[in-house]
Amino acid sequence: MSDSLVTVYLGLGSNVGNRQENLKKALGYIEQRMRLTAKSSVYETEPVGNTDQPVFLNMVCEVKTTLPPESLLVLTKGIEKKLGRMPSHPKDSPRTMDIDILFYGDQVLNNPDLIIPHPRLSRRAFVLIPMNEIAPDFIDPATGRSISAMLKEIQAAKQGVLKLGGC
Ligand code: PH2
Ligand code: MG
Ligand code: MG
Repeated sequence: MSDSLVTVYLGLGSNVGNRQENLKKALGYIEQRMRLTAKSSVYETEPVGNTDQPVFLNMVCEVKTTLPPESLLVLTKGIEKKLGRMPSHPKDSPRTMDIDILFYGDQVLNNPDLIIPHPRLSRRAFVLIPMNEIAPDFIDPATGRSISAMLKEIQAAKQGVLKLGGC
């Protein structure tokens, strides 16, 4: 059995309640179970997809973990629940906390309940801008493209992502 540390990138988002506090608490829970090795600034971002909802705070963090992807998913869902996340009806509705597994080392996973890398990250400035702060040269194992290269391709979508500060 291998228990080597894997570098994982998580995307955090909140648009309900005290958003900054929600991010802080999520990071606290994450640190209880994994080594937090980098975190981006916090950004205020216009909602993408369902635009009829409050603005988000988003950030990306880097963690090292021995947890396999499915266990990591259970952990992140548990943290969302602890922070008061309600089941989304409809999908894409406001939430106190959303934690998405963006990358899990160089693994590519296509399970029904877990797709890694995150399938929509290459179009999302609210993911690429913070991730570019902490890992611009990280290569997406599914496409071979770096974070900085993907970010350059979505210039127009950068509007609506405003850097705030640390967390
Ligand atoms: N998350 C979504 C849908 N739209 N928009 C922003 N700005 N930030 C998010 O985290 C976000 C979103 C689904 O998870
Ligand atoms: Mg999400
Ligand atoms: Mg999610």
